[in-house]
Amino acid sequence: MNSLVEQAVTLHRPLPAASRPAAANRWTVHEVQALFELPFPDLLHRAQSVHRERFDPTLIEFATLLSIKTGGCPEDCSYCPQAARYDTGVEASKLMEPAAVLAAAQRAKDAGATRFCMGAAWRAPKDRDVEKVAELVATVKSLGLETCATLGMLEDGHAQTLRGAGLDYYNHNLDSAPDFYGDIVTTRDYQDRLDTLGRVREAGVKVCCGGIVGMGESRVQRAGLVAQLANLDPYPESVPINHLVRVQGTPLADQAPLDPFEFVRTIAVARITMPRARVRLSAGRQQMGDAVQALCFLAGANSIFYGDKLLTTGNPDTQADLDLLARLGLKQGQLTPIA
Ligand code: SAM
Ligand code: DTB
Ligand code: SF4
Repeated sequence: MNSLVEQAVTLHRPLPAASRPAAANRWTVHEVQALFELPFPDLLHRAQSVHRERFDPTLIEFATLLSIKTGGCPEDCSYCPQAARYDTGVEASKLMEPAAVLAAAQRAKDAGATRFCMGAAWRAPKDRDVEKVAELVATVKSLGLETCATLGMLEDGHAQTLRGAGLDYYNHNLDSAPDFYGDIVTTRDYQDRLDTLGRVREAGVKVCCGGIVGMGESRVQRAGLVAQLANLDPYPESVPINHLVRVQGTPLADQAPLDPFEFVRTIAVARITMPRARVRLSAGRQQMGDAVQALCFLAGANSIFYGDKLLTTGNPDTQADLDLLARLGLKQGQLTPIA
């Protein structure tokens, strides 16, 4: 066994404290890397054990996404079909009207979703955009759905306004490790993202924060992303792990595919380091196949995006997801972590 594996096998870390963790409870990149290096059965066993301590392992949360403002974004995120500078065929549209959003949220609820996430292709919303989205949040909330929004960088006061309207979660991803991030995005820096996450937390809105795997990063950089997420204080309540969807016209269109087991490992390591988080198997499921998705559930993923579309790209159709869950003896449900 190499030394990283030995370290991981013997690593019996205490559970992170509910309040501010002591510096000693922070994950080093080296420790997270050691988890990645474990033999696959040991890693999955460990992730599954942690998962069972906190959640019913047969329950999967369904969250439905809606792009409320599509395309035309000024940012240069290399993976993104909505960046105006890449020729991806995505047409820019204006912010949707409340009635249309309400109808989509009702359909999502009727189909079994418990959470509704509204995404906008903005660098950062203006004050009047936040007011309009607050109205949408209140409308969706009135249906009894959990609400989530992802609108880009927030300024002081924005998260409070959204919370006042009933926003439960704000999604803002770190995307990658700090030392790889600059290869992917140049129009906003890592600290901007951390600042927005701080504002969300301070306003009392739950944090949904994750990243993308398969953009050409190294394993150490995948460990670097997970360490960043796990060391947020407290770590996010919700952690979307996206597999890159390679979109024609984006700089990452021809990115070499990632070994699927490496994606499963990332899910497992997220589960081990963030035991109480909802770990969402997010973008990329359509390209993944049922067996890899089943391994992700075994590795501790307990949430998926449910609905035929993500924001602009495809997602498995709802019947395929219901069939997959039935074949695996899993059921859709609202998650409550065991204290
Ligand atoms: N514009 C806002 C922002 O960037 O914060 C919100 C919407 S943005 C599309 C939300 C997230 O979707 C990104 O942070 C990224 O993690 C994910 N995403 C975008 N394109 C993707 C792709 N091709 N594959 C996987 N994930 C992607
Ligand atoms: C997240 O982490 N993944 C979702 C959600 N948060 C907003 C978005 C995935 C987008 C995939 C590319 C697209 O459909 O445009
Ligand atoms: Fe714009 Fe968000 Fe896409 Fe970046 S990820 S280009 S900020 S929509």
